[in-house]
Amino acid sequence: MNINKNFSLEGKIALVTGAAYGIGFALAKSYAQAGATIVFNDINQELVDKGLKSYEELGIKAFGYVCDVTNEPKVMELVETIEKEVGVIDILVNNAGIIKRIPMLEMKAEEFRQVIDVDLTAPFIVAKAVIPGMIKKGHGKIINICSMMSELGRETVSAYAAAKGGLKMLTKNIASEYGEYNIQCNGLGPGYIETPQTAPIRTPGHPFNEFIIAKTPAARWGKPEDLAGPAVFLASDASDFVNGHILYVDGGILAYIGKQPQ
Ligand code: NAP
Ligand code: GCO
Repeated sequence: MNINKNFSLEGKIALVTGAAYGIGFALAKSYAQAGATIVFNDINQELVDKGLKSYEELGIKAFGYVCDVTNEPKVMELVETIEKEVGVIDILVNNAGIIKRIPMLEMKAEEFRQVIDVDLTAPFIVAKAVIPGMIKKGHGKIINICSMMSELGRETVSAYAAAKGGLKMLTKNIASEYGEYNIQCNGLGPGYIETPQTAPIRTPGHPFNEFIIAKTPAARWGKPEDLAGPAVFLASDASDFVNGHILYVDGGILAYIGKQPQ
């Protein structure tokens, strides 16, 4: 049998949250190229329309819905609507996320809660909404978008690191609790990627920009497209015995102490 078939997503329905642009868009594009039907949500109609246009320009017929992933009743309604209008979800990517870069002593508890709500509670809410359909179908793939901050801390990102560290453990717990239903739950941990989220710390000459290039053996920022192959692998039959794993796609940052001073 041709091994490539194991990496096909033909006939699969993939929900990628927050995928009007950025990493989510790149992952959804790769899933469409592997044969999946793409469903995505974003927080407002304008973003959904922008996303639909971008998918259409690539020849991808996507289904887009407005939904705030932190709103549990709305998420339940979204999943019911998708199941009626598109079909039962085979692949869920919990991608939607925010970051607030504020020194901890200056961060309000409400700001901390907002980041936890989107980056950790929402993946719980959305996974909870889609798992029953996956159990009925007899299979499912859940991919949580983790981060370098699932493993490391740095100044000003206390809420984000707490959320992404929690998301790593939520991933392992979903894998443990639902593996017997042929549902695999894994994390994808991007390194530092060129998206709107990192634009403020990536401008040429910005100290953080130079810092990341020196911390990355690949000596460059990642592109959303660098995540496509690993994401398709985690969504495909090829990873049916991979469960509770965080696959870091970081150009080697986590392996490297950083470029030695010249
Ligand atoms: P991004 O450019 O900021 O895109 C995030 C997307 O999520 C946006 O479309 C955003 O919509 C949406 N979103 C935010 N809150 C939402 C909510 N409550 N409900 C629905 N959608 C919501 O971020 P990105 O860089 O593509 O990152 C995507 C994911 O990868 C995030 O989980 C991020 O933490 C993670 N990540 C990013 C990097 C990186 O270097 N970029 C590295 C590791 C992990 P709005 O525009 O309306 O906010
Ligand atoms: C930051 C960056 C990172 C990236 C990503 C790294 O301010 O440190 O935004 O957090 O978004 O999570 O993997």
